Amino acid sequence: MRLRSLHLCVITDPELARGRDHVAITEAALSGGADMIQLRDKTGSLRDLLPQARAIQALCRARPALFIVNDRLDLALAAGADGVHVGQDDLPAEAARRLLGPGRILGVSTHSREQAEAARAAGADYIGFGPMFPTGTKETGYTPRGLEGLREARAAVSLPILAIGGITLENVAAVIGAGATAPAVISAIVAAPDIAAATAAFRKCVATARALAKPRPASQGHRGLP
Ligand code: TZP
Ligand code: MG
Repeated sequence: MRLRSLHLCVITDPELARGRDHVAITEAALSGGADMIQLRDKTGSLRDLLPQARAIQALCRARPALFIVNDRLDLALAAGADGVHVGQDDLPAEAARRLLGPGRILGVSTHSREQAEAARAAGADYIGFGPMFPTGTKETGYTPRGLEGLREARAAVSLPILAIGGITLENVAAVIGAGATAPAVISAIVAAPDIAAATAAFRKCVATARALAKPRPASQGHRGLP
């Protein structure tokens, strides 16, 4: 599956998930139409996470959807994931790219135009960009970048951009309109009572916003008119 056609990345975070684990979140998100799953776990041991990562990998392959592991390149490789996502304090993107090889996906979290350009130069296949809006899910240390920050990053790099941070059904269309390829969502989906339904609602909003954002071909007789 091509990154440019992505609609929705659901990030599994069991702390917000009302007792549902990574695999249960993944099953529900895939059934709702997520086309990327990112396993994010800041506390679990690799011993516990590896079987879960392998199960998620199998679920994603069957769909198909992409499976990305946050932070931990060793876990990504051991589970046969499609790729890894690193932040500005993780393994540097150049090192991650070298260890991953060319065949797996490298995502890099960025918070500015400069970081977006550096991630591209280091070999990222896509960038995360945010936090878009205020969020209680992660203390990022950055003020929300907003739609204007996203437009700047979009103008600077042609890589697929996954916008993140405080994205909801109310603001996701504006995020796509400002140049994001897709949203990456935690709380608005993972904390919802029905993860599959929340995912499906996001997917529908993204598809509609995409269709509106796509430049329409000039029709005969109206060429040149605004
Ligand atoms: N990186 C930047 S903001 C964020 C991460 C992991 C949290 C996103 O979570 P939510 O609940 O979708 O705002
Ligand atoms: Mg990280």
